[in-house]
Amino acid sequence: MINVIGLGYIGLPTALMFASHGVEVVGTDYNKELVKTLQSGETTFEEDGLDELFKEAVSKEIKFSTEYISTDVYIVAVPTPYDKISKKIDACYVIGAVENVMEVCPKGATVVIESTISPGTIDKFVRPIIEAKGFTIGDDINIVHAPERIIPGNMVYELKHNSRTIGSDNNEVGEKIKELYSSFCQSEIVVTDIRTAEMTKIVENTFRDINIAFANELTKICRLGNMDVYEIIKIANMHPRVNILQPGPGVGGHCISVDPWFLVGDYPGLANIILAARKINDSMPEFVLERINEIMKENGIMDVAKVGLYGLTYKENVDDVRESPTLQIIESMERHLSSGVIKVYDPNVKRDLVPNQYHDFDKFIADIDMVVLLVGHAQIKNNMDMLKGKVVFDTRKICDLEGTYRL
Ligand code: SAJ
Repeated sequence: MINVIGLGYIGLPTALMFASHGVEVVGTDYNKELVKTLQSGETTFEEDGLDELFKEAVSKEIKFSTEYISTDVYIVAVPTPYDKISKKIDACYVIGAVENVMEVCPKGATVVIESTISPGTIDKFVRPIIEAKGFTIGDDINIVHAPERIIPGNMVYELKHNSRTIGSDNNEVGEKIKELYSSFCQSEIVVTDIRTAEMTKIVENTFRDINIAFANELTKICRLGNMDVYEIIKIANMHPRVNILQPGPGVGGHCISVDPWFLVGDYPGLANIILAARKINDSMPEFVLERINEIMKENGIMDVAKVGLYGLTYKENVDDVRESPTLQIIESMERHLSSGVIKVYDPNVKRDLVPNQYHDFDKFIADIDMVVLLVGHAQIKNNMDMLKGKVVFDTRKICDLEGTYRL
C-alpha cells in the first residue's frame, strides 16, 4: 500500500494513477474540505481526463483521509514555495509532511519526495528529521527523490508517457521505486543519486524560464526596432538547432516562475543568466500595462472601464491562477490607483477572485471597447468572431482579426 501525502495538482493525479493501475492507495491531505470533496466523489480541479481517472481509481477503492497511514511507501507531493526575501526554498511543507510520516511509519519504509526541491534539500532538511527520530537512513528508512514532470493541461497523458528521474542513495531501493512507478509510467525511468535528481528537475524548469525570457526580451527589442518578433522567431526556429519559445504577458504557475529562484537564492553571484531571466519574465505584466496605455491612447479610449482583460489563469485551458500574469497586472493597476474599473473574464475561473469579474462572456464583450487577450483558452479561440469591432490587444498571438495589436 502507498500513502500519497498532499492531494493537490500533482499528488491527486499521481494517487489516482497508481490506484487505477492496481496499487492500493490512501491519499492524505490536511485540508478537511478537500478530503471531504474527494470522499463525496468529486474532483477538486479541472484537468483533461482527470474525472475519468478519478472514477477508475474510486472503482479500485482508493481512499482519502486527513490521517497519515502506517505503510511501507510514502509519496510526498506538497508545495515548495520560495522565500520572497532570501529566494531560497521554503521547505516547511516537506518538513511537516516528513515529520508526520515519521510518527506513523514502520521500519523499512521508503519516503519518496515528489515535490520539486533545490539541490541539497534532502540532505539539509529531510535526513535530519529521520535521524532525529532515531532511525538509520538506509537501514530503517529509505529516502528517494522522484520529481514529477507533468504539465498542467496534459497531466494524465504525461504521467503515463513522460520519462522520469528517480534519485536514491542506494540502487536497489531506486530500482524498487522504479518498479512501482512502472505500474503506470510507460516511458524510461532513470535511476540516479538524490542530488542529481534534485538538480535535474530545477534545471529543466530553469531552462524553460530562460528560453521564455529570451523570447520576451526579443519582443521588447523588436517593439523598439519596429520588427515582428513572431515572424522572426518562426523563421529562426526553422534552423535545425534553434528552438525559441513564445513571448507572453509573463510567466506564471507554481513551477517555472518559482524554481529558478532556488538557484539564485543558493548560488548568488553565480546564477546570473538565471536571475536576469527571472527579472525579464517578471517585468512582462508591467510591459503589458504600458502597451495597454499606448493602445488606449491611440484609439481614443479614455476610460479603463471600457477595457477588458480576457484570462485570469496562468496559462490556457487550466483553472490554476497561481502567480498568474493577469493577477499581477491587476495588482499593479491597483498600485497606480486605477483599480476596480478594468473588467475581467475567464471561462475557467468560476469563483470571484477580483473586482469587476464577469461570469458571462457575452455581457463582458458587450461592456467593453477594448479586449486584452492574456490567455489562449480554447473558449476564446472558438469565439474569435465575437471580438470583431473591438480593439484587440493580443499578448498570445491567437487572434488573426485585422488590426490586432501585439506585444
Ligand atoms: N509560457 C510562455 N511562453 C511559452 C511557454 C510558456 O510565456 O512559450 C508561459 C505560460 O503561459 C505560463 C508559464 O510560462 O505562464 C509556464 O507554463 P508552462 O506551460 O511552460 O509550464 P508549467 O509551469 O505549467 O509546467 C512546468 C513544466 N516544465 C517544463 O516544461 C520544463 C512541467 O513539465 C513541470 O512538471 C512543471 O513545470 C512543474 O511542476 O515543475
